[in-house]
Amino acid sequence: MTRSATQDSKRSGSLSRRRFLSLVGLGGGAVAASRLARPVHSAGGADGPAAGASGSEDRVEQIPTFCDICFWKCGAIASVRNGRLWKVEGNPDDPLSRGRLCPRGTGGVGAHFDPDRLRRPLIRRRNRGEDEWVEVTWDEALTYIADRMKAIRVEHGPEAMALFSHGIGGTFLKHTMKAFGTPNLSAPSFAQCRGPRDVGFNLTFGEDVGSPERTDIRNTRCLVLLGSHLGENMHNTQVQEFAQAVGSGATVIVVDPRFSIAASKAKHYLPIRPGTDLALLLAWMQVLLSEDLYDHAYVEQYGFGFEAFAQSIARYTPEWAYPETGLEPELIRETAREMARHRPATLVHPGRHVTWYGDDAQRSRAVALLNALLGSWGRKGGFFQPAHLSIPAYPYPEYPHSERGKVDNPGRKYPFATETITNGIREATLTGQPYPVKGWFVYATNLLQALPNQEETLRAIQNLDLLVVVDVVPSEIAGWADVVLPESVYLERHDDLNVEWFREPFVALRQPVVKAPDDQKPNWWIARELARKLDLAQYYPWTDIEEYLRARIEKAGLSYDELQAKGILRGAPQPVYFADTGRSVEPGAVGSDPLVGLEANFPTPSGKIEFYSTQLAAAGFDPVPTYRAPEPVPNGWFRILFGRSPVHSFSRTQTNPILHELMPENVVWVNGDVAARLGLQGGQKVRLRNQDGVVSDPIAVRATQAIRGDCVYLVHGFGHTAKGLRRARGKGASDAGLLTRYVVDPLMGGTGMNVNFVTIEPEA
Ligand SMILES: Nc1nc2c(c(=O)[nH]1)N[C@H]1C(S)=C(S)[C@@H](COP(=O)(O)OP(=O)(O)OC[C@H]3O[C@@H](n4cnc5c(=O)[nH]c(N)nc54)[C@H](O)[C@@H]3O)O[C@H]1N2
Ligand SMILES: Nc1nc2c(c(=O)[nH]1)N[C@H]1C(S)=C(S)[C@@H](COP(=O)(O)OP(=O)(O)OC[C@H]3O[C@@H](n4cnc5c(=O)[nH]c(N)nc54)[C@H](O)[C@@H]3O)O[C@H]1N2
Ligand code: SF4
Ligand SMILES: [Mo]
Repeated sequence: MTRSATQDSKRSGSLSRRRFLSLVGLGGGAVAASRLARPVHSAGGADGPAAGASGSEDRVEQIPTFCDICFWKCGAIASVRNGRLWKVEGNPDDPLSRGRLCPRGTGGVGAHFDPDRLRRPLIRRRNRGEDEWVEVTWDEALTYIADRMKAIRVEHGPEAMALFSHGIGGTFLKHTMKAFGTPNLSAPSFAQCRGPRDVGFNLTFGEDVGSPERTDIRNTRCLVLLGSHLGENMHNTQVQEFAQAVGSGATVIVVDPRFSIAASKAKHYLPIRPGTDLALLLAWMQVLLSEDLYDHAYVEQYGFGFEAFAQSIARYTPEWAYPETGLEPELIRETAREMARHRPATLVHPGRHVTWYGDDAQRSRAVALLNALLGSWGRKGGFFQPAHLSIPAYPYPEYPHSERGKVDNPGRKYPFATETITNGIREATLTGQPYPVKGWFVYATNLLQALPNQEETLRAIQNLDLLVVVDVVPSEIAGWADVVLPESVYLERHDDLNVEWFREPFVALRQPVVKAPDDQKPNWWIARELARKLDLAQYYPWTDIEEYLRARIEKAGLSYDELQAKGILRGAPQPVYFADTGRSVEPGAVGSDPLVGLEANFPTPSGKIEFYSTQLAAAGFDPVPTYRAPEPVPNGWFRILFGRSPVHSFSRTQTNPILHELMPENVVWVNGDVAARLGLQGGQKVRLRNQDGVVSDPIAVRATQAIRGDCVYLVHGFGHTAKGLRRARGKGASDAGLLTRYVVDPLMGGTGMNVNFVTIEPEA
C-alpha cells in the first residue's frame, strides 16, 4: 500500500499542494482495509496507537518524513489513521531506507505515545539533582533562561555558555548560541564516537568517511569488520547492504573478542585479544608488503612516503603479532591474502564507535593505510566519494566574533581535533581554565550516559550557574537541570533539511505527522523564542520554519511542494568512483557506468595518500602507526566491553513502550568456562564491581562460549536511574556507570572507554 500510495502522490498534481496524502474509502481503501485488520502494536494500552478495525470509514493519511530514532535519517512514511498515529514504514524513494526501516525506526511510534514524556516546561524547586519541579509556562521558562544567560555574559563573557547537542535537531539552537557569541558547541559523536576515525582518515586521505559512511558495502567482494558489529549496530543501509554482499558471496572477515551477529556470517572469525587490533593491522600490512600483494600501481601513483612506511612496519610479522593478539600467524597470513585476492573491492570497514583504547586515531590511521594498500579508496566495492545536492544555507547576519576562541582544546593540546571536544568543555567547566564555563545548554544528549566518568560530569555541573536540558523524557541529565524544556518528538515537528552526502545526491524533509500531545514545542521554535528574549531577533528573519525551508529549497531551484509530497528529492547520479575503478573491477563497465569517472584527489599537505605523515611527525607523533600493548587485565578481573542491541538506540529508547517490550533489560555475556569456574548459572543475577569500587545494578548472566574469557560484554543504555523513566528505571545495568576510567587520545581528545575492569559478584 505504501509503495502504490507514494507513486500516486508523485502522479497526482492536486495532492502536491497538500502535504497529506489521504486515502479515503474504496480503491486504495480496499487494500488499506486488509492491512488495517491486522493487529497493531499493543504496547500503549488505552494511550497506545489506534487498534482494531472500523472498516470502510477508516481514513488513512500518509505523510513522508525521516526517522530520528538514530542519526541515520532514514526516509519514512508515517500513516495516520483516523487522526491517530498508526505506523511508520520506510519510504521506497529513499536511498537510505530503501523502503525499509530498522526495528527501532518501526518502533518509533512509541516515542509519540510514551506515557513518561515531558509535558510542560519545568523549573527546579530546590537543589540540583533532587528531581523536584515547578511547572511553568514557556514564557516564564525562556525568560528565566535568557536572564541567566545575560548575567553570565556580563560576568564571564558569552563564551561561558556551552551547547551540547546531538543530531539535526540541534541546528537552530547552534544558530542561537553562535548569535549569542559562543563558539563552544559540541556533540558526543566526535570525542565519544567517530572522532578518531575521522582524524585517522583525514591524516591519510585528506578526507574522512562522513556519515552515512562512504562505504560501498553492497559492491564489496571482501568485507573486513573490526568490532563494527553490523546486525547489532543497525545502521539501516549498511545492514541491508551487508545482507546483499553476503547474499552475493562476498567474503566476510570479522575481528571481535565476541562472536557477534556479523561473525556468524563470516568465513574467517578472529577472536582477538581486546585492545590489540593495531598489532593485527600492522601484521596484515606487513604480509601485503612482504608477499608483494598490495596494489603497486595505486601506491605508486597516489602514495607519499611509502619507503619510510615500508621500513617502519617491516618488523611487525604475524609471528610478532601472535602473542599480542592471540591470533595464529597462519590465520593472519591467510586473511591478508584473502583481502588481496579481492582488491580493490576489499573494504576494511572504518568503524564508527572507535573510542576504545586512547590510541584510536592511530589505529584508524592503520585501517586507512591498509585500505590504501588494497587500493580501495575511490574504488567500487571500497570507498565511494559521496555526491550531494547544492542547497544554499539561509542568509543570516554575521555572527559576533569571539576573541577568546573555543574553550575545549587550550593551546591546541590535541592538535588534530576537527570538532569541539565534549570532555574538553567538561574539563574547562571543572577547572575554570582556559576560562570559566558557567552555563550548559543540553539538547538531545544524555551526558550522564554518553560521557565516561559520571562523577566528573556531576562535579562540573555543580560549577554551573545555569543548566538547561531540552529532552522528550525525564532523562538522567534532565534530573540535574535548572530548567527542563519538553520537546515535541520527531513525528510532531519540522527540522532542518537533510542535505545528504551519499552514493547519489538527495535532500529529505522532516515534517510533522501528528500534533504534540501537550505543551511540547519543536527545537526551532525554542531556539527562535530564546533568541528573541536575548534581543537577537535579527537572527531570525523568518517567522515560520516552513518559510525557512521553502526559501532554502527554492534557492536551489527545487520545489518545496514536491518535497512535501514525496519527502525526498533526488538528484541525477554523479560519478562517485575514480576513473580507474572500472578497469580494475569489471572491465565491461568502463564508460558505461555513470558512477565511474572522478579524478583522484587527496587534499593532504602532499596532495597524496600519506603513508608517512609529515603532519604527525611535526607535531611529535608517530608518522607511521607504532604498536603499544594495552594494559593487561589483572588476574581475576575482566575487561568490560559494550555495544548495541538491534532494537535500542543508545540510552534513549529503553523508555519507548514498543521497544521496551522487545528488550526490557540487558544481560552480561560471560565466557562459559569462566562462569563454570565462578559457579555462575545462566540467568543468575550478578553485580559488576569496577576497579574504582563502582558497583552496578543487578544484571542477569548470559553464560556463553561466544565471548573470550578475558572480557565481559553488555548492551549500552540500560540501568536507568531517573525516577521519571518509570518503565526503564532499574532494568538491567548501566555500562556508563562502570566507565570511570578513560584514556584520552593525544591526537584529538577522544575518550577511549574500553579500559575498565570488573569483577563479578553473585547477587544474594
Ligand atoms: N541498534 C543500534 N544501532 C546503532 C546504534 C544504536 O544505538 N543502536 N548506534 C549507532 C552509533 S552512533 C554508532 S557509533 C554505532 C556503534 O556501532 P559500532 O561502530 O559497530 O561499535 P563498535 O564499538 O565497533 O562495536 C562494538 C563491538 O566491538 C567489539 N569490541 C570491543 N572491543 C574490541 C576490540 O578491542 N577489538 C575489536 N576488534 N572489537 C572489539 C564488541 O565485542 C562489539 O561486538 O552503532 C550505530 N548503530
Ligand atoms: N558508556 C557508553 N557511552 C557511550 C557509548 C556507549 O556505547 N557506552 N556510545 C557513544 C556513542 S557511539 C554515541 S554516538 C553517544 C550517544 O550519546 P547521546 O546522543 O547523548 O545518546 P543518549 O544517551 O541516547 O541521549 C539522547 C538523549 O536525547 C533525548 N532525546 C531523544 N529524542 C529526542 C528529541 O527528539 N528531542 C530532544 N530534545 N531530546 C531527545 C533522549 O531522551 C536522551 O536523553 O554516546 C557515546 N557514549
Ligand atoms: S537506522 Fe533505524 S533508527 Fe536509525 S534512522 Fe534508520 S530506521 Fe531510524
Ligand atoms: Mo556513535
